[in-house]
Amino acid sequence: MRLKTIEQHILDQQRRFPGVSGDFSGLLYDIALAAKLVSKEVNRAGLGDLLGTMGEVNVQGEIVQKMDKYANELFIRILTAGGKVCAIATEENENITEIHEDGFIGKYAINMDPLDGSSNMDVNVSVGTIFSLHRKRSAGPRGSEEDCLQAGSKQACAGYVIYGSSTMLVYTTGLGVHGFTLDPAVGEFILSHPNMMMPSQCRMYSVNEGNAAFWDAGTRAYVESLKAVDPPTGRPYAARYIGSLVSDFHRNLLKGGIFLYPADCKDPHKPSGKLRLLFEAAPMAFIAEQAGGAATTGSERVLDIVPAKLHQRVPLIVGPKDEVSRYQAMTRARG
Ligand code: P6P
Repeated sequence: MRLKTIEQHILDQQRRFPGVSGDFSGLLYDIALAAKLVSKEVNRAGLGDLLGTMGEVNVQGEIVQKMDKYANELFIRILTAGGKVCAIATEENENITEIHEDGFIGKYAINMDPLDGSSNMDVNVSVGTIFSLHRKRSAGPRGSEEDCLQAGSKQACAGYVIYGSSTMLVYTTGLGVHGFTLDPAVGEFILSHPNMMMPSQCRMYSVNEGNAAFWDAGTRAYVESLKAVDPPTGRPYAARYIGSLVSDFHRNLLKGGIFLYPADCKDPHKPSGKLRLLFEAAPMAFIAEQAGGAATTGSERVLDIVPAKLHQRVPLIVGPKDEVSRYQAMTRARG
């Protein structure tokens, strides 16, 4: 395979749309730059003062890790300086950051989880960044919540960075899913996984079974069916759950697996489960569908949901099409 950097790949894709301004490509460069800087800090967090918590609670009611704050502020700083976005919504901030400098109008809005699964960092488990880009659709020069609150099917781009044994950036613009591995020696993301497709055969399942008592009957029945001695699909499934969405999703994308964070009644404030539509479910759903998979809440396609609030939560079941359909059939049958 010819050595190709992410910048070269982005330019190749840009050439398929003559006359574009190049702003979109510039925005992807900015995201890749921020990812390199976050990767550097994640990989040495134990040496500096970036492990542990800030002693604060964010809008999600979650304890803010030091690296959450670092990544959140770094992405906002780089995206603001890049001048391609009009609005930034992150999981860490209650409201959007509206970007408006005299003389330019950012054409894109970005929704992101700057460091997903960050509580795993203290125990050296891989974490990630998740991002979702929408074209500005509000009138006038300023960005607004309206630009962020768009259905997942309208995404111009979705991607994630996984800070693991290596750092990878995986993204789609609707032209397939492509993975790039960071070569820290030269500071370049190199194309390592072109045209990623999710295996149709499901070999594993990822769910926090500690929540089983709080699931609906259909979800419980589905997960039990995966553990049957002779599962309906005749395939033994392996249970794999890291507790870091990007890591669980990435492994399932490569190896063939279904991920579930169902609705659960454990926390009355989070009846739809824990994951956020804008910052986690919608971008992962776009990537999954582009890789030949599917993503549902159980009752509807994730990409069809028109968000009402920035921090809206939804159940997320994402994986091979047949497996996701089997989940829907079992939960529908049990109401
Ligand atoms: P639980 C990390 O906090 C996260 O948002 C996702 O990355 C992950 O899939 C999920 O929460 C894990 O949640 O309740 O199983 O610990």
